[in-house]
Amino acid sequence: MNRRLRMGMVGGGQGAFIGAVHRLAARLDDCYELVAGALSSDPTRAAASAAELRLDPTRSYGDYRDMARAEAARADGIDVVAIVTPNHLHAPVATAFLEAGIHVICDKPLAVSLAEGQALAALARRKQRLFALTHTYSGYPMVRHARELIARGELGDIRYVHVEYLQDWLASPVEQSGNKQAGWRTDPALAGPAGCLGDIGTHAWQLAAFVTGLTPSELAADVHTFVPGRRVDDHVQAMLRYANGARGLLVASQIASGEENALNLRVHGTRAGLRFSQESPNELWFTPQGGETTRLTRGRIDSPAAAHATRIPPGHPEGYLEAFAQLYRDAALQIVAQQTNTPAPPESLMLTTVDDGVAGLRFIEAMLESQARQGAWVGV
Ligand code: 4PW
Repeated sequence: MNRRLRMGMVGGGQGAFIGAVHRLAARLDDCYELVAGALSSDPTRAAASAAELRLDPTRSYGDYRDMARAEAARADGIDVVAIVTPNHLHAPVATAFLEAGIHVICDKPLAVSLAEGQALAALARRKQRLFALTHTYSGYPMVRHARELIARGELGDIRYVHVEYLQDWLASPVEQSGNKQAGWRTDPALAGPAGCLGDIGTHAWQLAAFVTGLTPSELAADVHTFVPGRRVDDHVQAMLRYANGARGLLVASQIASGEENALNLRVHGTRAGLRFSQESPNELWFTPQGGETTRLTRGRIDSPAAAHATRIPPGHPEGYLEAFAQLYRDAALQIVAQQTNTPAPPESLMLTTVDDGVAGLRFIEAMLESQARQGAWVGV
């Protein structure tokens, strides 16, 4: 790239875990320069965060609800905005910047309703702007290789998909202890109607869909809240049925004592099966039907997709931050391709976008509908 893209950030100020991750991811491959931000809903915190990041105070847009400043961002020559606010602001913030002709990189979930998400997808198409969604785990090289294996038919016809995403940081009522991350994720006014379901259930959904290339046609859900007084779900599970006859199970839980960030995927086809564990992201387990299980790593495969998502030689572990950075790198490749009217590298098109986000919102709405009907089977 002959120049770094000029990036603004909305949300993600001091103390925000994911905000810091977005900034590191944007910096890792030197594709972006963070030049401005509206980093907090509190103007004092916004100014302090901007100063901490050595952002030009004349370009810092104060209260991130003041989205009229998107025009100012355009005037500042901002190419792309990173949206790291609580979920309820994703749609209004993204709408303001898309209308100003600015590309968007937004944390998941896309929005707090399917209608909002569909409107964002239509606007991004109309304005011909990239709308990337940071479903981190599709950035891992071995996840992208798993997708290649299935697309190449190495597993045969898919029969069973099992995806679980287990954490335990909400096993107790931490939202009453001032935990900022827990505070807004358990407040339906800020997170939307889906708690664990929207926070990590969408990750589980997207990982299974990204790797298999399949999405269920119907599901039967159990959306549950274990911690007394909590106003959103903290544990969800669903049986899945696919149009090709495959079956699936999806579990997402933030009360699973003993689990930190255990996102695990198993896919079983007529010819072979594979397993991926997010906490050991540099390996993929592959077993041909009737054969020996093989531990696949970046040094043991011929994979254009994995090679594209790799920075350092095999045997040198890449992790969560590199996976996140891959999304930013793919977004930059696509934005620069558009700006220079040249084709984007095909592997960069594995980036998850607004359309993946809309599919995730359909999943959330189907889960909530099934729950409202006592676990009835519903269409997705
Ligand atoms: O998307 C994020 C996940 O990667 C979530 O918002 C929080 O961080 C909880 O799990 C991880």
